[in-house]
Amino acid sequence: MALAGRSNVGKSSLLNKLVGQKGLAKVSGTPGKTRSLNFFLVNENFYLVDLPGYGYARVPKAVKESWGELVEQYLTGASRLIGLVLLLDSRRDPTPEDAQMLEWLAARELPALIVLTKADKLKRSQINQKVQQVERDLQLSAIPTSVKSGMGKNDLVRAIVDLVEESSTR
Ligand SMILES: Nc1nc2c(ncn2[C@@H]2O[C@H](COP(=O)(O)OP(=O)(O)OP(=O)(O)O)[C@@H](O)[C@H]2O)c(=O)[nH]1
Ligand SMILES: [Mg+2]
Repeated sequence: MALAGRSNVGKSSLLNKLVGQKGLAKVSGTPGKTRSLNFFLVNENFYLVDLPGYGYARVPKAVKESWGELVEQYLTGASRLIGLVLLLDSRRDPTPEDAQMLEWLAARELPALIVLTKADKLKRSQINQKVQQVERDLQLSAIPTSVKSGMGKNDLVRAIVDLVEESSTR
């Protein structure tokens, strides 16, 4: 399972939260922290893959292209990819790149788990509203999460484990 989403959305932070190990995947307040593909073996069973983010403007074009190429090569070559956890910032709207990622997955008939990050920055009512909006727009269910409060962690772990188990019977 790979974690994808725009730069700074919280992929590496969420991975650390999921496996309960702070500082395992490198986190930064500055977008563009993760610059390579990082594979973390979970329960000697499946890999969580921390991908570099997309959509970060303040890096040289050549660097941006090489990350894009890296992610694209991984996604097209990963014959054993189970699906993607696609992270969206609770406070923002999905970008064309997010939509592209979903189209690509649908074309490959791979499942996507939609996660809304940084829910601690919103009020409960705003979170509910955002979940409804995203679910309506993308026609997929969305899990609100916060690495600060732990919100959504159990639901997401369950969803990932379900997909892993399903894939092993395929
Ligand atoms: N308040 C809050 N901040 C968060 C949460 N998750 C991540 N952050 C912060 O968001 C920033 C970016 O987090 P990262 O995990 O490095 O984001 P990333 O998506 O891996 O970024 P790239 O590697 O650059 O693609 C850091 O400052 C984190 O502390 C959250 O749930 N709540
Ligand atoms: Mg990262």
